[in-house]
Amino acid sequence: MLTIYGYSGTRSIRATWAAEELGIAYEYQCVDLKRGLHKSPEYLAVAATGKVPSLRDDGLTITESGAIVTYLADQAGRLIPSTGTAKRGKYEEAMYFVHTELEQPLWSIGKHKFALPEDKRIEQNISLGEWEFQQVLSVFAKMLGDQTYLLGDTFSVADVAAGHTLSWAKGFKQALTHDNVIEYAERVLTRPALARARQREAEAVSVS
Ligand SMILES: N[C@@H](CCC(=O)N[C@@H](CS)C(=O)NCC(=O)O)C(=O)O
Repeated sequence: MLTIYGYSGTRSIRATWAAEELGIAYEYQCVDLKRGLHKSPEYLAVAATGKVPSLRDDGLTITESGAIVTYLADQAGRLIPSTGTAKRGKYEEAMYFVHTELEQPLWSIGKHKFALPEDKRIEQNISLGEWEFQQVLSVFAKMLGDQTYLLGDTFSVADVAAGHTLSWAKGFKQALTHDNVIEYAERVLTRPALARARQREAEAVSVS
């Protein structure tokens, strides 16, 4: 059985949410970031990045949340277009866009609000991130258009990545400003698989 390493309230929810959507059985290992266990020799031996999520499957380790959800969906043969198709090209485009464009200004806000050591935070970068996020959100709104999901009528794991990233916007008090994006975020963030993943991660913290 494969193992997902994660911590509640982090990007590891992308991996557990995808696994829940796909019906993949997984062990969940809580890596307590608050206690610094992501920098322990034991965890660094699993994931040299010292970050979550990571995935272990029969001797294979994958880090990077986007790569993990893609791997899981490919393994299951569901919720992802087949490789070599035009639709797969649009899937990859959506995933790269979410991870490199949509997430970046939000994470910049997060870093300069709370994640970086206090003496490294720059107040101005928060307002810059807020401005940049609205620019990139307009592009996302156009990509989505009047589609139900990012790739059209059917849910895919690209919606896991996008949905989770938009949940950060809510958490960081950044308005989603476009009706289609607001409705999309509501649609994907109320999926039962996400609730199950959240519960699994939260329970693992309470017993760790
Ligand atoms: N690009 C990576 C980012 C992973 C990442 O930064 N994870 C955070 C939690 S959301 C983490 O483990 N941070 C611990 C640290 O940076 O020390 C991904 O998408 O998986």
